[in-house]
Amino acid sequence: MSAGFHGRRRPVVDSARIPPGQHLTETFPVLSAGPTPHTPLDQWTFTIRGAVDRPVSWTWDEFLALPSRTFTTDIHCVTRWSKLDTVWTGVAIDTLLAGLDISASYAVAYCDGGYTTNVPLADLRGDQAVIAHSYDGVPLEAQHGGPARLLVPHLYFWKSAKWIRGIELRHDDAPGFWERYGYHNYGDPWQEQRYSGD
Ligand SMILES: Nc1nc2c(c(=O)[nH]1)N[C@H]1C(S)=C(S)[C@@H](COP(=O)(O)O)O[C@H]1N2
Ligand SMILES: [Mo]
Repeated sequence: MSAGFHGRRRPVVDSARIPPGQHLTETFPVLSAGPTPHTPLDQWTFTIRGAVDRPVSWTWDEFLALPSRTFTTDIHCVTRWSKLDTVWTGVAIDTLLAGLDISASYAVAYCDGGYTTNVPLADLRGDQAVIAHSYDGVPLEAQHGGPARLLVPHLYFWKSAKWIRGIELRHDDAPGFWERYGYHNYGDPWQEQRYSGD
């Protein structure tokens, strides 16, 4: 069958890639709980602190000099939009944790503006999460979390903390901003873990 048979060419959507209760969007909505911070890059640092033998920090230049990877993934927001084939470039959390002596099982991402979100450390390891600094091949826009955001695409998008400045490693779990307001503690879109109790 020719592509022209159906008229205008449309992207082929693989419904198996859309979690339950989600619909596709072609736009890129902005969801922020407060104003967009604008931290100058010469004042930006990224720090891993808490249950680690020693805290480690990178300046912006040091962070950008780390090996990064570009990859394509789908993102799923708890407000029910999903966006397929988004292209990100960033530094794997594995790269940031390499060489550290870590006794923690939990992580809390903290951000300029005060937003936090908690993720089991295991979900940030194994090439599952990056600190992204570019989207679609260009520096990440401030409204989408630039200069850098966490990206943990296998969980609902509220776990992908914008304007991230560091990760606190913890022995115990501690709910973040939305988790304290009743969002699910873990947030697996395939299990529809939207709210506490789901
Ligand atoms: N710092 C910070 N990160 C955040 C948020 C926020 O309000 N502040 N919102 C979260 C939510 S609920 C979603 S759905 C996504 C939205 O990212 P976007 O604005 O790039 O679409 O960012 C997440 N990360
Ligand atoms: Mo969200």
